[in-house]
Amino acid sequence: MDDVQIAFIAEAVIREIAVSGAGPGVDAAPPGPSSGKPEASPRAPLGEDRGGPLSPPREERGETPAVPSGDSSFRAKGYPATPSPGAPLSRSVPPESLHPAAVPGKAVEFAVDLPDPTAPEFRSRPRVADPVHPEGLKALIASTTARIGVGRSGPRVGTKPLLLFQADHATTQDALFREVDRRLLDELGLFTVQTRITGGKQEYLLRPDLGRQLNDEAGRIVGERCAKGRNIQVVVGDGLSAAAIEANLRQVLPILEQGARSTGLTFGTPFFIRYCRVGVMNDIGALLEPDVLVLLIGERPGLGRADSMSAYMAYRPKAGDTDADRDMICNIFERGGTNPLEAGAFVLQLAQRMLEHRVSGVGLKSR
Ligand code: B12
Repeated sequence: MDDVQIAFIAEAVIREIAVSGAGPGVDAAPPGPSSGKPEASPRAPLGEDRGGPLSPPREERGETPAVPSGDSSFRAKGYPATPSPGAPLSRSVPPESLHPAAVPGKAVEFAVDLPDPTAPEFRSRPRVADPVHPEGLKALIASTTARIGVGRSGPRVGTKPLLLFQADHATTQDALFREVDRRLLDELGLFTVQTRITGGKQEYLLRPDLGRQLNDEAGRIVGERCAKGRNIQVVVGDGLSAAAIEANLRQVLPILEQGARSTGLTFGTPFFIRYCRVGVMNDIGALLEPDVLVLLIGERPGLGRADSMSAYMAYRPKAGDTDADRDMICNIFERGGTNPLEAGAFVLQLAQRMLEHRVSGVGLKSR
């Protein structure tokens, strides 16, 4: 999808959100005594900037906005595009790395020109020898991302399915252990804070409890740089896939900011959380008291899919909240998932429902 198409779709999505009408018309006044929910501080109506001393939007503070609104050419400069799946792997091997016997007398340029084992046509090819129902087998394989119909060679798995599995596993490991590219975060104007993980990704995997709490410095920085009590606060977390954030954030974040502002909702300064788990939403809720908190986070990769992002959402999150108090929009990725631009629109629609009914999670299902 090129920039012009993205800009076109983005405008259409924002127009639709504006027409579908949340924003100033939505009643999100503080719950009264009948709601049974205590109110920590008085809140202004939606659309009004209710922040404290640090409340002005970033533009008013003379800072660069997270994204230049309406700029269709908004794209990473020098940021690598996600490689298209199925592109052949072609690598030149330096002659000095070859066995001497392969270089008789003169330097030879040796090219490894194998097809990418993860290409869709290899992924879906039936490999059972003489299947009873060839068409049925094809249909079964096409119906799932599970590894079925891979055949065997004697008692062993065949070379091609094995290569595919190893390639998928490598993709998963990369996405999980890699850090989100600093250039993307800079480009989108996101500052970084960290959870209580101090021992890198290994500790992150072993101690989800620490990934659910902001560290002390994060609490201080977020308190200083973000305004309290915005209608919508977006935060981004690496979660279990850096690749997911890199593949989708550039499209989703501008839609959320522009969509929220165009419907008159106040939008908090977004930031990035390293070593992030979903439960950290409670700490952010306690610090910033947003009406709706949106956490964009990398999903656990699997089956060759490492670029899938989720938006976890909660209405006025607070200490003690569980996943039952949250909602989520999952499988955000291009080509087969929820398209990131559409996902932005879904998130805003869900946020509007939360604002309208002043509840999220299981409580929202019955509304
Ligand atoms: C891992 C996982 C689980 C694990 C979570 C355990 C853990 N500590 O990691 C287990 C097996 C317990 C689980 C259970 C459920 N899950 Co689940 N889960 C996933 C999975 C595979 C990965 C999630 C992930 O990567 N999260 C990101 C990491 C960084 O988050 P985390 O902080 O490490 O872990 C938290 C989240 O994973 C969260 N979580 C997990 N599932 C769900 C579901 C909902 C609705 C919410 C709000 C939160 C939530 O629970 C963890 C603890 O807070 C996704 C698939 C996907 N495509 O995302 C499905 C997925 C998120 N789960 C789903 C569902 C429906 C559920 C259940 C409601 C199933 C059920 N009927 O019981 C329960 C709810 C559990 C809960 N936490 O309340 C759906 C959500 C669909 C939707 N849009 O609402 C997904 C997308 C799978 C799917 N395609 O159907 N899940």
